[in-house]
Amino acid sequence: MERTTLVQHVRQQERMNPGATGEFTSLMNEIMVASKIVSLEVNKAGIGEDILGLTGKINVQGEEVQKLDEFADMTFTKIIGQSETVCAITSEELEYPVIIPPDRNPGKYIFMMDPLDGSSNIDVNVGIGTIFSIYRKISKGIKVTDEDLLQRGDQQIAAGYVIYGSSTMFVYTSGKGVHGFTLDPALGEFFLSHPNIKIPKQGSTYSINEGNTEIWCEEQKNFIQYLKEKDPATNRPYRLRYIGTLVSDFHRTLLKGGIFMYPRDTTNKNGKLRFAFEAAPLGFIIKDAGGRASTGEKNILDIVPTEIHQRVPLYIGSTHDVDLAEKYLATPSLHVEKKPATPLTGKEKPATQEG
Ligand code: P6P
Repeated sequence: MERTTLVQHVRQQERMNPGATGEFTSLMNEIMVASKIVSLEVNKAGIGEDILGLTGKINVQGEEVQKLDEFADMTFTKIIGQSETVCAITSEELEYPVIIPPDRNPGKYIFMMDPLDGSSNIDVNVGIGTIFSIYRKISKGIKVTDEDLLQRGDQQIAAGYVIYGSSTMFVYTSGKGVHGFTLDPALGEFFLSHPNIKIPKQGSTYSINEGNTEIWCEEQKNFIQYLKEKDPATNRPYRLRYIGTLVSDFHRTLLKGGIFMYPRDTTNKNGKLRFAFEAAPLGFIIKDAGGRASTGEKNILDIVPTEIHQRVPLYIGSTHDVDLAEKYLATPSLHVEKKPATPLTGKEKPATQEG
């Protein structure tokens, strides 16, 4: 059986672009090399390698930095930074962008990444991943400006993610379909395993942290209540699946359908997830797979960010399910919530035994 490698696939796709210079293929190759190095480290974690645990540092997001976070950020930044294909790199882990100086022969692309998403799951052997996004430098002159770093979501030219899970998978789109590759650890090569992924128009799974229920708006609560009700005619109740690693929850949603949600709430007024490093790249992928990504009010890909670490609410997955979420959020009391029984305090007297 013919096995297509990731680089062969990217080269074939790039050849479809008139005037392609091969620079995009080179960049994708460097991303692949960095992901193999991180995959090796993630899979060694815990075997005598002092790579687990915290560094004792706090990143720009106010989150504790794990050793693997730092390793992944350094690996991608170093390898992509010396690839001569990018002029700037922004990372969820770095407060400011890395600008490639003129003497290091900067390229025409801007590389954005969450180097290791889901790092709170590292120590419990749950899937974690890298998310990346590629834009073209659009400002005039050699200087990198905000015009380059704060582009609208649909100006991406490619996006992808790597999942370091039961197997290491590399999923990407350059606007010509979403394609998945699985790493053959014996050969150290990614081979095409999921060509042209398409998400079902409607799913039967919802993915959200229900521990936040009390800090959601009423409309959000009503929507979740609706999904839980029994009605076979509308494919309900939906099943709840929540891993707590965005890349893993997204990958399942992409393959099986359904909806992943990280709403705004009274704690995270703009949601928790980042536009540039999570919502925009996954929104670019889901659109090419036939799904949708929304803030609950507007398309993710229509957003022009005002700052690099901007957060947004995220509703992403099957078109039918994202459309329905938007309808609920726009229609207060569309579905009157059944008042829950008075919660038990545990101090109630035991009921007298009848008979
Ligand atoms: P919560 C992981 O820390 C992350 O950034 C995403 O990967 C994940 O979807 C989300 O946060 C989980 O957040 O509040 O449910 O723990």
